[in-house]
Amino acid sequence: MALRIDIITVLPELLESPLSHSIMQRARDKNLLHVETHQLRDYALGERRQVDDYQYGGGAGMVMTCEPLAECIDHLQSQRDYDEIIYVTPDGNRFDQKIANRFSLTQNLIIICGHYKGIDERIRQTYVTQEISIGDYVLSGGELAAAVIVDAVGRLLPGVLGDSTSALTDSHQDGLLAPPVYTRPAVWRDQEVPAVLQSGNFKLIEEWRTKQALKRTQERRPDLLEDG
Ligand code: 6GU
Repeated sequence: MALRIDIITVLPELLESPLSHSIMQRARDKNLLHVETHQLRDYALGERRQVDDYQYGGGAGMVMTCEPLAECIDHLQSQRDYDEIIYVTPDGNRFDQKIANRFSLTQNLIIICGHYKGIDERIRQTYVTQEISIGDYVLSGGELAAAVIVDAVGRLLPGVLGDSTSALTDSHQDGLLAPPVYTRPAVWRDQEVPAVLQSGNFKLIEEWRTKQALKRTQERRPDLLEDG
């Protein structure tokens, strides 16, 4: 079953390249992932196609106005039902693998990209069902965050990754960081690939990988072991 993602943005160009190469392009070519960008200005009235205005109460920074966003969302909702309307914003819930997994099981998503000081609170109250941040830092706009979400979700869709077990062994998929990996040559600048990986004993290899994953997680991200 394919996933459709509609992205509302004033900068569709920013989303083009990240979603048009490698695994994302393959997902789209196979019709497993359908991404559409919508230029918010096309839904703005007036000659200047303005989508922002000064904020009530004063202060620096513009706010994205209600009407163009409402027009665009209404137009999309008249065509199909959406599982989630996601607003990407630094004050949202922190995006993680669990949320990516959940979104990958849906069929139709809208992602709203904010700019300036963000969007009018009433749009959040009226339409938005999920508010997502991709980390504790501020980007200039939501587009790069949207691209991150589409990539993380798109690669989980069944049939997208060539090796169907590959996504299951990623860092974070089992709550642990991934173990170290090696490829040829077996010796490089006097550094040898661990003997166990060359042993052909799959049980020992699995044990080694689990141990290394735990060790790496303990050293780098002990918080992952505490949160469960
Ligand atoms: Cl979703 N948007 C922006 N503008 N900045 C962010 C973010 C999102 N997540 C982290 N920083």
